[in-house]
Amino acid sequence: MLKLYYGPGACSFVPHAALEAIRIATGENFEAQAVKLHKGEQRTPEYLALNPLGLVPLLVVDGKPLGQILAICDYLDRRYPAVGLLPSAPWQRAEAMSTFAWMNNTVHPTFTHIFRPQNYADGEAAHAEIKKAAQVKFREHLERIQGMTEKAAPFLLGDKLSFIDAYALVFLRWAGLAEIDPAGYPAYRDYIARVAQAPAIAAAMAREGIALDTYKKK
Ligand SMILES: N[C@@H](CCC(=O)N[C@@H](CS)C(=O)NCC(=O)O)C(=O)O
Repeated sequence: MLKLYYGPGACSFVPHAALEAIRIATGENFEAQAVKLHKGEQRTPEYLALNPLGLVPLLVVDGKPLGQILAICDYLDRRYPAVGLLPSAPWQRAEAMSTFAWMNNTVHPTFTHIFRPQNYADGEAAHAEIKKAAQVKFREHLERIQGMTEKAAPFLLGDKLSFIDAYALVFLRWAGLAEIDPAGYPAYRDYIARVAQAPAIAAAMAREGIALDTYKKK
């Protein structure tokens, strides 16, 4: 049995949408357990016993916990290769992993610097500086992803939904939370509107209770 611990709207959306894609393609069911990050549920003794890092996502497979998006998604893809969440040809797979790794190790932590500058320094002035610098970087990352969407047909890797489409959706939602207007990235926004219609994405968004538009004009 597969069980995913996820935070609504968090990066755990990536394996969440993948599990929905697997369910749709193969009938393999999974259990989804919400962890309310804003309430600190990731730091309860029960959750830390499962994942000492206190992070989502966490996939529990027959009672065994597995953390880290790249590891979880690689496992799901290898277990259900017919779903096509990553290409099977070695080079195409490596290229997709290169983008996926960049999203996970660069774009994602850049957002964390905007959203939680207190993780990196003390004092309001330092927080404001970190946030400002990270917003500049995050905009550069959004531009790079927008460039990738120009070839999306309809998804980044062609006709199959992949992990990186789900991550791209997460980042555009996060842009709004980072006070960056997604209207500044029209091609990216159009592509995400298409991604959001994929049944697996729509199902995961419905369970998480999240919408695409997170930007509030000041
Ligand atoms: N490198 C980790 C990053 C996971 C991560 O940053 N998760 C965030 C949500 S997007 C989290 O659980 N934050 C809770 C906290 O920091 O207390 C992965 O790939 O799984």
